[in-house]
Amino acid sequence: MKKEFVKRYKGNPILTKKDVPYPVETVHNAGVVKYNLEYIMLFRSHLNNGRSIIGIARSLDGFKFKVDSKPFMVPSKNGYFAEYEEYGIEDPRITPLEGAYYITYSAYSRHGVRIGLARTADFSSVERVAFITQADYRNTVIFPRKMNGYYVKLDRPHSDISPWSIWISFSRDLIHWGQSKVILKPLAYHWDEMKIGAGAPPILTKEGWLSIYHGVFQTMSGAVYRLGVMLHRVDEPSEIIGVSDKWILSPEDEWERTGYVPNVVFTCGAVAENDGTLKLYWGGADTVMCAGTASIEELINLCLEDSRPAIP
Ligand code: BMA
Repeated sequence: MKKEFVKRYKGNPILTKKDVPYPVETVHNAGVVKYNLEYIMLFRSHLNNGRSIIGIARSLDGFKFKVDSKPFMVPSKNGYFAEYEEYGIEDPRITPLEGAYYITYSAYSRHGVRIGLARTADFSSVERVAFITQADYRNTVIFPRKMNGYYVKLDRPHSDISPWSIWISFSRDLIHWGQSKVILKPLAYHWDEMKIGAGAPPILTKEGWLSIYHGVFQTMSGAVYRLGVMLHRVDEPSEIIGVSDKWILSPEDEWERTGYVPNVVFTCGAVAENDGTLKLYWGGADTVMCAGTASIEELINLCLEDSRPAIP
């Protein structure tokens, strides 16, 4: 029998547009964290003009979520942020850091896509901090702690020359970033051959930082988005200890295989529990939200025992 690394929750999809008390077309690609006794989910929704906003849902068990009556973030209407959010805001990731929660999101505009950074202390109000990339970056996650005096982020610049790859950068203040380095590249004729991008903010384990990323493979009937794992050294996250050769999740359920964009599982968030399990959240076909659980140890072993090269 095929080994399942991620066990799908029986009640999937856990959130759909029917659960949202304002008009939206999709509910997908959500960041999730634990905040006090709740799980907080910041999810992306397409409006019926094709542009995206970010909603918020809350849960006590991590599976049954209730959506707030109003969106959490909508594109800025004026000033510097408005110019770069004109076409919508997408794919939020949440990092708990120094008593606050930092949200990285893709901001779309006539100038391209770049990454915005916002901060909240309580998930009721939110302030924009800065744009932390220029155009043509997506899939940005911030590590939940400083290392060697620096904040650390992963992101995915666009590239026509070398397939879209994951890079790491460092910052003293979360705003100005540098010392960038490529750390993981797609592998030819492999499930992630076309492009990859960081997914959930990395999770600290004894063996290293566990990162869940997405990989894309182009087929005759379109792209397939799947999820994989890599492990970074704890004190030097630019060093990859191992990358699982196998994917951990592939579109299988009907709502992952059909929908707005077929054959997509795409993660922006995971929650590590004290019992060694991981709750993983993913958008299905850019239409609904799904959840599942995995053993953190098993994911680590996948990276260590059957690793493909990080930079082929
Ligand atoms: C990517 C992003 C994601 C989306 C995925 C599949 O490029 O736009 O938000 O989930 O494509 O459509």
